[in-house]
Amino acid sequence: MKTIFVLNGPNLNLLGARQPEIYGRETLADVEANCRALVEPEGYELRFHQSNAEYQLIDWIHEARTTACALVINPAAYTHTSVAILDALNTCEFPVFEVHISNVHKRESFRHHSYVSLRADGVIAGCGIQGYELALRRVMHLVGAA
Ligand code: DHK
Repeated sequence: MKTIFVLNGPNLNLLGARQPEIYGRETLADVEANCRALVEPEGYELRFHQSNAEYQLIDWIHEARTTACALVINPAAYTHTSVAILDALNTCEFPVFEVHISNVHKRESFRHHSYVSLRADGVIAGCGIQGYELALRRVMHLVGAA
């Protein structure tokens, strides 16, 4: 069975409660349920995680490196700061997709730069939590049958 990792960075555990005018009212549990409903019937295993700690995200990327066929990541604020997450993603040979719930390009200028985009095969921003499903559809198209 092929495994897809979906990783979420800092503060996304507060999705639904945090600045709902920007991030919406659905929770991270809703995101996970939507992702599972999309990929599991197709035969993929989903590993869905969130952490506020940079090292934990890096450890999951290292785990994915040898066990997964693709990775979708919303690095949240680490998007704009983390060379370490970029370096970890650069060790992965499978498709990597970057998701942002909000349209980061419509927001503060410090959100316009992404270290992760230097590695990502595709970037989805501003599609709300549906962006995760869009990224997963692209992943399944690229990696083929589970
Ligand atoms: C989420 C965050 O927490 C921010 O730090 C990013 C991203 C944008 C999002 O839109 O999902 O700048």
